[in-house]
Amino acid sequence: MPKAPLPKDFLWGFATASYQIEGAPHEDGRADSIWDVFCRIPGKIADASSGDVACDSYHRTHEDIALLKECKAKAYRFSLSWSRIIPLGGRNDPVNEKGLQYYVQLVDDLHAAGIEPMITLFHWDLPAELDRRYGGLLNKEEFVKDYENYARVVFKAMGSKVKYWITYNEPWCSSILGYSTGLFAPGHTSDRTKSAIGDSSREPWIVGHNLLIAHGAAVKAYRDDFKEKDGGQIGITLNGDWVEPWDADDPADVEACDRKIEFAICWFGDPIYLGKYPDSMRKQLGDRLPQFTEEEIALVKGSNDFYGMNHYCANYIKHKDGPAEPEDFAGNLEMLMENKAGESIGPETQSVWLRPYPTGFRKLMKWLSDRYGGPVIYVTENGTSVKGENDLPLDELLQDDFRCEYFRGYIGALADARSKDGVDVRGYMAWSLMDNFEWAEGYETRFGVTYVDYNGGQKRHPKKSAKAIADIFDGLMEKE
Ligand code: GBH
Repeated sequence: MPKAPLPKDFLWGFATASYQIEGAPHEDGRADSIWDVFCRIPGKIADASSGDVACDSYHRTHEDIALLKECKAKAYRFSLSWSRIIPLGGRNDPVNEKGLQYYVQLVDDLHAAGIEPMITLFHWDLPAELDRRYGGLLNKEEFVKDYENYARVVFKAMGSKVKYWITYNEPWCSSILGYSTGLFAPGHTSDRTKSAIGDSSREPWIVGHNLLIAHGAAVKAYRDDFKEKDGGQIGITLNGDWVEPWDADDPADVEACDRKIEFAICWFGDPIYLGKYPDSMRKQLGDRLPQFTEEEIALVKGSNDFYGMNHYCANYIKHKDGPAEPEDFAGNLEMLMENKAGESIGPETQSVWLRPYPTGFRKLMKWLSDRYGGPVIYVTENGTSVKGENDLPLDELLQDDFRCEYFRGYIGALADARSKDGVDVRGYMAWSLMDNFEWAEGYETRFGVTYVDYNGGQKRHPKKSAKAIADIFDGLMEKE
């Protein structure tokens, strides 16, 4: 029999995030995060909804764990709500034991069910008080100290029980969507049509810089005081999709492809693995991109035990002529769904930005592996919405063949990246365990392998894809 492409200890499971699933925004002492505040601003969320109830997971962790067992998951990636644990957020603010205990209990229950917890410390839901008090992510001195303090509180409470830590989910989103397009909390933009606050020619780069340093500070805290006795690993999760040139015969488009990945991923990846920002970014942004002090870069360089990879889709890239706009954040290029020949990169989904292209997953893993010297990779999110899914009757919706195909394609590409390209990928978390609050898109877009009936007491109904993933891995992994 040929060797199976994935080892028997390959860690696979499902991912979620606190604000997207928990609900219970005021229970047991939790205070607002910037997302609670943002959802109250008219026009920000497509269906005018919020995470106030969501999947009600705060009261239903036992149901979520039952789902994970039904799906045969080995691991569960979830995030912590900082404002449950330290409601006001700061290093001199009180810790909320009830909030902390909710997560300690969840970790214990997962272990009892034989499921490995993987914890994201920060999936965008900054305590609102820190934004009010000192400008949140824009304030390096305060934020770095408060984030490190929060991380230490968590490591102390459950470090002995958790082996996989993620400092941040997708700092690109916090920086660009939060401080440039204004699509995400706290909604800064310099787009004057949107009664703007903020300066998107500068703020996103400051926020990204501060997030990197705070990540470095939390990793140092973990390595100095916890790692040896607790034996876990810590890293950051970066989002990034694959790119193909709009015109493969135009060297400018080919070059723009690398530039796109540099602006999206290497902005964070290069300082962590190579100790500096990409040259293409420095060239375009000049002194609007902050400089690291020696002390800062010492904190950031080498600060990943593993690379957390969120990946969904691909685009075609066409370079733009002429100088970049001061507000440009992508590398002076266009992102397109069709190439010069009019071919589509992949089929449509419910998300305008998401067209599946599994080959791109394998290519990006190899690209990153080459650039960063073969790091250990855990895929921390991958999944899809399905066009029109929300409008289907339940019995049809549960037969989500499109999503099953997506997972077959992407997990197959991952197996090839490992077995044929030598990429050191060791885990995979599908997004998501269940339908949930899809940020600015509200509840209209579903990413779950489980249907959540928002009008029927948040009842969970597994879709076909919930079972498909176990079957796919079963076919790819070495047996005992
Ligand atoms: C993930 O981000 C998130 O981590 C997760 O919380 C979310 O539910 C999941 O995706 C599904 O969306 O409209 O042009 O501004 C994925 C990366 C980056 C994808 C920003 C959507 C918006 C592009 N996201 N992107 S645009």
